[in-house]
Order: sequence, then structure tokens, then C-alpha cells
Amino acid sequence: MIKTNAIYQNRIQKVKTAANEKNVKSFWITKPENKFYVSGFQSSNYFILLTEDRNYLLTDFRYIESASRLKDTFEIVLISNEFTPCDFLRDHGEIGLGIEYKSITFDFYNDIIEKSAIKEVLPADNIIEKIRMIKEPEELLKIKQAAEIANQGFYHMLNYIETGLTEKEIAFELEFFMKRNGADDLAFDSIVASGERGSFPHAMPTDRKIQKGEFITLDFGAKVQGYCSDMTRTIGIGPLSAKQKDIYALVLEAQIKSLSQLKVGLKTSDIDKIARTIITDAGYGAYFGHGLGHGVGLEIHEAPTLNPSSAEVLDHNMVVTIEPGIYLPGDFGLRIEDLAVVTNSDIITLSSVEKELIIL
Ligand SMILES: [Mn+2]
Repeated sequence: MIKTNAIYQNRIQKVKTAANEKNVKSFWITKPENKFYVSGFQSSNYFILLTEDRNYLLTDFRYIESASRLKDTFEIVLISNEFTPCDFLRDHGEIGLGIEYKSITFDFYNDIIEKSAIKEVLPADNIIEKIRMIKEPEELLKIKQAAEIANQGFYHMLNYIETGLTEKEIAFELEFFMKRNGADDLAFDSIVASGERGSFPHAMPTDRKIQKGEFITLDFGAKVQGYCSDMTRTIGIGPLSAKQKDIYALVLEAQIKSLSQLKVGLKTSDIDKIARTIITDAGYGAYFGHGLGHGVGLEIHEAPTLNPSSAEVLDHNMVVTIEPGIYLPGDFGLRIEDLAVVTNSDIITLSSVEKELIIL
């Protein structure tokens, strides 16, 4: 078992090397998932500064005791109204300060420029995100645990869903089940879309009641120690029309064939193309308006992305979703999503739940 400190020190070293390549000599980390990635620290108010030879973690009185356990890796700095992060930066971040443009407030940016001696900052977005694309064994384990809770949640719902229940009741039961069975949190707000609402790819659950003859799409995930899972299944409440069954079979074919090509060395856009070609050739290309998938980890949507214009190449131990869908406005919609680990041999699917059409 690798010591926890060693895991974070190893990540910090990787981050410093990558930052240095972008001339970032000191790196002010503010994005929550990136701070967590290099420290494992949980607090609503903390900052990290990595310089060439020092690591600082700044937090306030409420978290200072729990931060002390990180003192082998970080110098812990107490911040307050009297000694703000900007006061600290004035003394420590002057050379080549990198900040994450996408996760810093304009207010804080102004403070840095006006109150500290720093007159120039460098963009440091995506440095840590790129490292995070490749999951370490401990990360894979947590994602697998989160996926397994979601798998069990789906089976639970097969016994629970019946006509007359509302989308909100179904979402609540699913969320309650996942939390009762080991989820620290939900990976994201669950999507439950029934009937004609199924054509909204990201429908929030409503008071609409489930009826016979329609699809119901569940898109949900659990979170375990910070790591997300993501899966979607569409099930039918019988009887279904021939058109519903045909469209389901089409999406399933696109899902299975694109998933089967998820291998190290392939371009993400090529995986998207496999699914998109199948759906387009059947005449439904205009109704598949989103990308095929995305990376999953500390964030529910992270690099790499799989869409027609994405330029990443698949690599070992990336964790991605494969989730084609067809959405027919005013009629119905459906999506099938698996979470999978990229390898150069077998396809490791974390969503072990069957994909053949289930009709309740
Ligand atoms: Mn997804």
C-alpha cells in the first residue's frame, strides 16, 4: 500500500513538471477538483500555491486543525480577514504566477493585480486536467465502487418503477438507494425523463406520472470519495410501438459498436464517428445532437471529450462514457450510456447492467 502522502507528493511533482513546461513557476490552484487532486483536502475555503521548491496550503481557522495532517507535504498557512490570500501572494507568488482563468473570480483577479506586486499572470488551465485524464489504480477503484452502487441502484429501480409514480418520486427513490448503499453523494442531479419528455436530453424530474406505452430514461451516478460514476438506461413501460423498439435497437447498435472500438491509440473523434455514422445512415443523425461521451473522474464531465471535433487520443486508464441517444421532439427519446476504462486489450465496462430493451 502506497502511503497517502506519497500519492500526493507524486502528483504534485507531475503538476510542477507540466506547469514548468508552460513557464508557470508558481501555480495558484483554485479549481476545487484540482486542489483536491493534489492534496486530498476537503474544505470550503482553501487555496494551494506550488512554487519550484515549496508547497503551500492556505485555509482559515475552521479547517486549520484538519489541515495539519498534511504538514509533511504542505506548509500550512492561516488566512483570515486580516491576512488574506492576496497578502500571502504579495510575498510568495511574484515570478511567473499561473492562475486558472476558468475558475478564478474577476474580483480575485483584480485583487491580485491591484493589491499584490504581481503585474502579470499566466493562464494555467488544463495543466492538471491533462494529468487527471489518466487514472491511477486508487482512482479506478473509487470510480468502480461508484459505478457498482449505480448498477445496484438500477436493479433496485426495476422492482420499484410502475405506472402512476412521478418522475420526482422515481428520482428520489434512486438517490435514496444510492446514498443508503455507500454513495457519499450523487455525482450530479439525476435525470428522469418519461414519455415525450424523453426528447429533452437533460430533463430534470417533474411531477409527470409514468404511463403505459412509454420510455423512461434514467441518467444518474454516485460519488465515492470524490469520484463520480455515470450511467444511463432507458426502459419501456409496455406495450411499446414498433417504432419505439426500432429506435431502441438502433441506439443500442450504435452504443455497442462504438464501445467495442474503445482502445488505446484511437482518436476520440473516430469513436464518435462510429456511433454517429450508424445513426445518420438510418436517417436520425439530426436527432443525435450531442457528443458521444466524455471523461469521468473527480468531475462528472472532464477530459477527454468524445465528439466529432475532439482531438484527443485514447490512452491507458482513461475513464470515459459512451452514450449515444436519439431525441424526437414531442414524441419520445432515449439514450444508453456505459462507463468504461480504456485499455489496449479487453473493453472494461463499469456499467455491468444489461442493455437489451427491458419492458416492465
Ligand atoms: Mn454522461
